[in-house]
Amino acid sequence: MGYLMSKRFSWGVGTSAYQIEGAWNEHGKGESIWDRFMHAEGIRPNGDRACDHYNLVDKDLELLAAMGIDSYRFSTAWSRVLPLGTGTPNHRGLAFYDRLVDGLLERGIEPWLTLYHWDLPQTLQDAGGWVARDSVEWFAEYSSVMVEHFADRVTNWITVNEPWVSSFLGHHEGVFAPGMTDWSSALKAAHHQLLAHGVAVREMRRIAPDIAIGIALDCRPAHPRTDSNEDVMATRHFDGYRNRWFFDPVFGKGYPADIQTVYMERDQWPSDLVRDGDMDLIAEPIDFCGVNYYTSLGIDAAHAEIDHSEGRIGPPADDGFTEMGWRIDPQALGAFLRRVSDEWGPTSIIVTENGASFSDGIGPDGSIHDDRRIAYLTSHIAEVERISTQGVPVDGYFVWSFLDNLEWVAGFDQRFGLVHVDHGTQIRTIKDSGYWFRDHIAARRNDPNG
Ligand code: IFM
Repeated sequence: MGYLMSKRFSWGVGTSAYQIEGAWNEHGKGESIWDRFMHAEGIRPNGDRACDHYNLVDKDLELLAAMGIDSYRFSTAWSRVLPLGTGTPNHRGLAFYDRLVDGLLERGIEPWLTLYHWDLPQTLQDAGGWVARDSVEWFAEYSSVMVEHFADRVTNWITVNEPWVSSFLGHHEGVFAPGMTDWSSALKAAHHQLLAHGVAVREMRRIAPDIAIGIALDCRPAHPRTDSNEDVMATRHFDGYRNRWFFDPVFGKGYPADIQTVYMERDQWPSDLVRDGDMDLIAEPIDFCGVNYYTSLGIDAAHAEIDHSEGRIGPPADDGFTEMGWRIDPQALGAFLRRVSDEWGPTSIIVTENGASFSDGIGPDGSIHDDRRIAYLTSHIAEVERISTQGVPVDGYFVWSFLDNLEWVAGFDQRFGLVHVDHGTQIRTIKDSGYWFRDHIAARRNDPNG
């Protein structure tokens, strides 16, 4: 534990705005692409109310304190702060986040602010969204407004969360907002999000040189199902599409040539997309690399065409799987963190998301005995701690999620929280896993060998 303690390891929980806040059009908040998408598709439940965190923020702050959490990762809703995406800030929106940040600091909890967790203002979508290069400027303006307002109190900043998801599920698969189904648009959205990240890092650092800035990249470690050449090649493709496409450029290696070649052969690559200087901007040095990890995949050539989402490959919930159909594989987390360190070399790694969906409800004794989540967290945290004693610079671990929140189009059935939420009454109940995590943090803080 020596390494963990010497740098003051951050133990936290995470959420995102659309998944918990509700109040989708209150106090001047503008419409986001997720508001529009869920309403247009008629998907219910949606984020109109979610966990009503906007109104229950004080209660939620008390819960975080009761659980002994030392770091809280949340996202700000761009359209709550800038209802039209750019221009005049909404002071009531800023006031909400002031209340949250000040409430965290009063309780000794470190705020970790994510600027973009998929909820682009709808006005900006109407102007082309992430497919348009203007999005880079829009994001720079939004991030500057936020840093100017909060950098006196918020030290840790994450620009963009899981750009693979919002680019490819949102612009190619069409299953997430804004619901587009076009490969080239997905590639443009991904490039502009990465560019927006790099430009914002530069601008944020100019405004507030002392803040720490990173990005949260999702990963899907993959291994071939057999040692056949086809499966090995398919796995390499999948890794390029899903992992290397984002990690490589952020760490100065450019886009992976093997995958770019495939896009070119398929006429999906927009030849004018990357301009001189773009790759340098994307590789603007960051203070930490956020890694979101949930599961690994075994790839066979028949299912690994790179334009297939892995969501379709997963088996149903079973022993060894979470209720998302995701294989439980803690060793793959340790191996991937090792790979991040060896292959991309960030100075600091934060596990910005890790957790499991299990729908245990309230038992007759009023408690929630979510033993499967405790087992999942125990095994994954053990890997993080093991790998960090072997020279991999992991400095933080955030459970996803603080609350049972809205799992996007999957609604409220997929429960990731350490805290159970009855979405009818909005009553919160700390699960056994929440108490377990509290005790784990306390044990690490009190470790005399730390
Ligand atoms: O709930 C999501 C979160 O918004 C982003 N990362 C994965 C989580 C679980 O699917």
